[in-house]
Amino acid sequence: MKASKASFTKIAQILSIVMATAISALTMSPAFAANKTATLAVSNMTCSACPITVKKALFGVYGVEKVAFNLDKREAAVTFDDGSTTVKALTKATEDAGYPSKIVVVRK
Ligand SMILES: [Cu+2]
Repeated sequence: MKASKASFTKIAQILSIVMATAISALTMSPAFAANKTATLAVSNMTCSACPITVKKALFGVYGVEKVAFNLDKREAAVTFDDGSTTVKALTKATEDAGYPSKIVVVRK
C-alpha cells in the first residue's frame, strides 16, 4: 500500500512536469507566431518571366515562406510570418522590382 501511494505521487509529479512543459512549448513555439497569406494583385506582368522576377523580389523579404502565382489572374499568394514582416513590405518589394501591387485579401 505504501509503495503504491509513493509511485502514484511520483506519477503525479511527472505528469505535472510534462504538462507544464507542453504548455510552455505551445505558447513559445514558432508555430504560434501567426502565418498569414496575402493575395497581391500584381501589375506590369507582361510575359511569362515576370513572375520569376516578382517571386525573387518577394523572397528577398525576410519572413516570406511561400509564393504561389495565379498567372491568369496576375495574383500572387504570399505566405509570410506575421512576426517578421508586414503586407506593406511585400507590396514595397514588388514595387521596387518594377511591379506595383495591391493587396486583395489577407488570410490567417
Ligand atoms: Cu516579363
